[in-house]
Amino acid sequence: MSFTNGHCVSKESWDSHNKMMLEPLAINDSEVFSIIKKEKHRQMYGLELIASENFASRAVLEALGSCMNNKYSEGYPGQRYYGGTEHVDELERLCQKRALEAYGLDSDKWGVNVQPYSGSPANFAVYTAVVEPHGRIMGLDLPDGGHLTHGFMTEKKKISATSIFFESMPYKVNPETGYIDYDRLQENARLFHPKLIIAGTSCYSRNLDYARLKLIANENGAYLMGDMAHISGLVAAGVVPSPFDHCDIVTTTTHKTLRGCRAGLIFFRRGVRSVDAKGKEIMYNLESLINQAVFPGLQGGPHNHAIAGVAVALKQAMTPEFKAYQLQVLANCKVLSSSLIDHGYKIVTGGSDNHLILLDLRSKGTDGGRAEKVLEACAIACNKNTCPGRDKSALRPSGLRFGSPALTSRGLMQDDFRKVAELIHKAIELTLEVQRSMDPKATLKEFIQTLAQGEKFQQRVAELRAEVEAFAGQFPMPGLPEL
Ligand code: DSN
Repeated sequence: MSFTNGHCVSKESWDSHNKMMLEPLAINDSEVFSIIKKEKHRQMYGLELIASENFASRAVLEALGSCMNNKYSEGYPGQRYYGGTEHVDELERLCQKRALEAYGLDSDKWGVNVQPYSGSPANFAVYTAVVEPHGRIMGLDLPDGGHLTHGFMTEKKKISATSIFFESMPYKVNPETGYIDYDRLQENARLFHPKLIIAGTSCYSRNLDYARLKLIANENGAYLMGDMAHISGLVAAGVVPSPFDHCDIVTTTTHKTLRGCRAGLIFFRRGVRSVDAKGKEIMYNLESLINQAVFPGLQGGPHNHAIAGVAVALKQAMTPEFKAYQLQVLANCKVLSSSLIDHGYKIVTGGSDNHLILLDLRSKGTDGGRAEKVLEACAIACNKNTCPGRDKSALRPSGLRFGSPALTSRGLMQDDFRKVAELIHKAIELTLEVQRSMDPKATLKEFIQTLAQGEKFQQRVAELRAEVEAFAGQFPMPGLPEL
């Protein structure tokens, strides 16, 4: 290439452009690099207890950061709208094969779409595929542990698009026990006649009764969709009941207990759906409906770099090491639960069958918002959450949700989780102390100001934070060495 008069750029600026394209992040963009470094430090020296988070492995992150990011490939393997797709076709087919294998599924009976960008678009794609506009759906109510995309709305307002474009009638947990009230769901479904029932949760510490949910769906000629986002790693390891035994469709994110990068999957049944009174077989027709809903219905080109990361995570999910990890997730969660009970706390439903617990702070005289702020100041990350039954608003929830998957990925075991419970307890004690120093009617904003300004409290936060950081810093953090 020659640089003569008439070229639009000088040789110098073109050389400089080419150099820029090859620079490592640390040199090319020190501002972003330094933010990432700070986040890495936060993850390394903090205690990550958000139940939906995890640490992706180095191999997953390498695949995610690869040249697969560069490729457009609207369509499906073998039927793309762009050229140069032979390798992304191979990758997508491999990811599909691994997804079915990881859940022990027969490809004559199940298919999978690996293109959803994440769990929310995956759920919306399913509703678009099998429920007509303003058709009826029933999911667990958000304040009772369901997810936004399961049709969430308040008394005053339809919040989620899944309640705006579809008619939603949520089902509830029993406010006394915290367990799903299947009897009431059954009664309401008989009146509402949903087209789709969602068997999935975002904050529910017990196994779902998929058989009962399928019975209720069948009574109404409805599809049963499992949203296993939170538990998909536990399901792959075979340590909790599987939604595949009873559901027609199963969606999931791939970055929670499954420990991949951020993406979504939709599994759908193939073959015979039912046999009518005359003995005629009624076949499933989910495959084309769901594939068309994902693309071209809702999405454009698949994120091939994410599909690469998911494929790697699915391979890991079939190993004995992954099963050991998931058993440890369960064991650690049980220890966290029992240790907090020993410290005098109430856990919704009294314990956990899975990777999370919901701490009910009402009897302690505080709430999730205040406690979350103190925990965060002490480098313990968790989230405030509504407790079923009494919390009227998600804006002033009385609980805290804790999960064991992320810290278990860093190698913590039962004794370590006893220590984690002790650190949580210390932070909640501090929350109560701050509150006692204030007007009982003080707002959360005033609480945060008192915590930040009071010298005595700042000293206590600094001491506890140092204890948390010294403890957390002992455990390795999976991922890319530099970033
Ligand atoms: N944000 C996730 C969770 O925490 O459960 C769900 O999307």
